[in-house]
Amino acid sequence: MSEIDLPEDHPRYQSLLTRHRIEAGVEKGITSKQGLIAEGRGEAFDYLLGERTIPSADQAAQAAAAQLLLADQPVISVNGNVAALVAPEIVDLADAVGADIEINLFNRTPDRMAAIAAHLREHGADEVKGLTADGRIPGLSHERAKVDADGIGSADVVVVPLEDGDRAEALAAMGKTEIVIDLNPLSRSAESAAIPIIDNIIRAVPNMATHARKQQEMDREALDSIVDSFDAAAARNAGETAIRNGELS
Ligand code: PTJ
Repeated sequence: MSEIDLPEDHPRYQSLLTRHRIEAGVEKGITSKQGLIAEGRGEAFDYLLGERTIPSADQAAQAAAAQLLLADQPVISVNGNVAALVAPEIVDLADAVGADIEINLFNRTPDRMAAIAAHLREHGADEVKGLTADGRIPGLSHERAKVDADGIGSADVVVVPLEDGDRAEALAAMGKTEIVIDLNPLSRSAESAAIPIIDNIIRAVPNMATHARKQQEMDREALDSIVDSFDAAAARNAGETAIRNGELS
């Protein structure tokens, strides 16, 4: 049995687990109510995808891991959905690639910032950025513009999971290399990403950490060649094709 009292071989296990985590996140003051809607949208795409990591998403996770290992200052951005769904896995990925973790919220309140920071620390994060907010992303008028100057503000590679696209576009305009995790291959975030991972974050983050640990001994040339051989447009197209042609069971 699992954290939701369901056998892991239940056909809807992953979807029920995801819902349970988001619900618990709302109860804990981590996830916004809008996060419930975002989850529903993601779930619909995942259903059509067959709730599996398609080969192109696995290649994207591999390229993302290599890109993070090559980065000078990688940062993983965390919002209320990400914290509720994959807090320990984010901490593990940050550890595997030497990245910082920074909270960045659309519905930013001091209470939610504190609740998410505490939740990440409970799951092993030493340092959580985002609370200083002494930097700004140019061209954004809402709360997501607030970043730490020594975090996302100066990062060269940023992991941007589960959000709408305006910040993703603004970060790309700042010249940052973006890794986006989003089940919607047509979202603006996925479109502005150097590496779009069309997969459920529940599967994508541990998969990235597994790839990173396999790549840790590789030299820069080998990592560069993994990144260079990745084709973002082809990955988005493969995700869209799988969703449009998916066989519903
Ligand atoms: O915590 P906050 O205040 O920063 O708010 C965060 C939300 C998620 C509410 C906010 O960023 C938002 O409204 O996002 P959107 O515009 O609904 O976009 C979320 C994207 O993530 C959509 O394209 C969904 O398909 C996708 N998505 C949702 N759940 C998952 C997902 N992608 C991967 N894995 C998921 N589990």
